[in-house]
Amino acid sequence: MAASSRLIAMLRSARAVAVLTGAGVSAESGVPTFRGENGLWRKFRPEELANFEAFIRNPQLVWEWYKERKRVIQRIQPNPGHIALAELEKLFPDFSITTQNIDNLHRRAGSKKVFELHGNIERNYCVQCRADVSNEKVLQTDDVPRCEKCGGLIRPDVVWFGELLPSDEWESAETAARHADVYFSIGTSAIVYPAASLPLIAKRAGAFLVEINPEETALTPGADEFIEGNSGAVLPQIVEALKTK
Ligand code: BJW
Ligand code: ZN
Repeated sequence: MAASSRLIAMLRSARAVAVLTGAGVSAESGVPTFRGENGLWRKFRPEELANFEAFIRNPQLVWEWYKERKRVIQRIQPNPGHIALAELEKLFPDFSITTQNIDNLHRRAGSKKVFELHGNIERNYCVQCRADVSNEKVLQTDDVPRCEKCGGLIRPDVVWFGELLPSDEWESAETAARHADVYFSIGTSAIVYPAASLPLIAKRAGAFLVEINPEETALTPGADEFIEGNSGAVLPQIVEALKTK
């Protein structure tokens, strides 16, 4: 499905545009989503694996899974959806991406203003002394990585269930939602909070809310426009329409 002419007209006069992205935006790069048919966590419920207690109980299992994902993410490239979002940034005076993704693909595609709500898989730190540890070091060892300074457990710098989101990133994301003329929710099931509240915050503050997803979500009934489709197809069409006089 294509964007409506109403949306394109609205974007032409918009000053502030903000976007929330989820795993679906990276699906076409080859990063599996969390939930659904081909969900990453078909065998485990995300709530059971992505939490600190699970890590302490079985760091070997959690690390095996993160090392595998680190290797996948190093191999893959941003897709046309990421690239279109980087293009869109150049077309508006105020444009930002708030992402739940930890794969760094928005920055690799050239986007500058990116708020990472759930951390970044390319960073790691010691749970005991908070020292940063490089990905290279972590990937060198087959065992659970340990801190060279204090012997503490190293963990990926991502946000697990029950953990607070980085406050500066959250504040920037919330401000962007409150000030957006048009707000996009793209490739997210919109079930994980507080990220899922951002489109609602934007709409309540007066934004025109657009959702792009091949499937309907809990957000769909509240969206002003639902564009059914893959972000890698829909977003380049929007850029193209905006560039055409
Ligand atoms: C395409 C596509 C294509 C496919 N194009 N689209 C009860 C009620 C409300 C809240 C809670 C509650 N109980 C607990 C909570 C809070 C909890 C929460 O929200 N739980 C819900 C499950 C109910 N939240 C938290 O705990 C958060 N912290 C917090 O609230 O702090 C306060 C607090 C402190 C102390 C105690 C309690 C609260 C933290 C959440 C952290 C989430 N972390 C993860 C893991 C990150 C690290 C990692 O990646 O390993 O973040 S979980 C996982 O889900 C990951 C994702 O960012 C996140 C969201 O998933 P996303 O991106 O939406 O992916 P999917 O797979 O769900 O959806 C993909 C979509 O793409 C689908 O719709 C497809 O159709 C679509 N798609 N192909 C476009 N080509
Ligand atoms: Zn340490």
